[in-house]
Amino acid sequence: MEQFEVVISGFDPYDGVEINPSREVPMMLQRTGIPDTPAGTSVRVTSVMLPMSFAKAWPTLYDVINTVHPQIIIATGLKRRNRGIALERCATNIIDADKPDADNVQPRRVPITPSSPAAYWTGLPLRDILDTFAAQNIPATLSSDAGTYVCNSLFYRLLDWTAAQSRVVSGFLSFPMVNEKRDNALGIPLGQMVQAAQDVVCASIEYCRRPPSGEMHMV
Ligand code: PCA
Repeated sequence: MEQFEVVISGFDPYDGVEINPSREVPMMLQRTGIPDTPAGTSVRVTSVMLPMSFAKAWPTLYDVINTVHPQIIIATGLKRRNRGIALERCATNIIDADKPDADNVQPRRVPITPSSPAAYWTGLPLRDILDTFAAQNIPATLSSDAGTYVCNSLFYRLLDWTAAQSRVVSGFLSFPMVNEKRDNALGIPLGQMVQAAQDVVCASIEYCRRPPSGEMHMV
């Protein structure tokens, strides 16, 4: 049995959002685990809630990574104006905050890490994940832009760290608002987001177990 450690992060309450899927989904995954893991694997999920802070979000996640030593790290956030789940393709090396963070800091047009590359591709197998979502009717899109606020900043620092690791896969999911009514309003039911996160974990495990193809990982 191959054991996988997964860390999934969300954000502390913010912006007056009552039910924040980026809090609920990671906590549910830690509680319930992953029902249908690929054959021959077992998975332990650790969830962590991060402060909505440019300075503290990544160090908080890094502390947990350093304790758990996961092979798979999935960071999540909330994009209130999205219809479905956004699979974030890349993180860019910029902060341009249109409002203050939890520490009341609002950097404008500054690099996240001046000496690092302009951008990183996600490490998650987004095409495989999209195929699984399509088969389950989970509304989702590929997104090339996680914004220029705390989500993108965390995503960038996660990928900047991952770039120096040899056996870690990491990426970022943006959830929409919770909408249980399946009407035309934005958002999708919470259960569907939990299912989506479980799918992302399973697709990532399969991706980690596949022998390297030598092909460039294009998302
Ligand atoms: N969304 C914000 C930060 C935390 C979150 O869930 C963003 O889009 O950057």
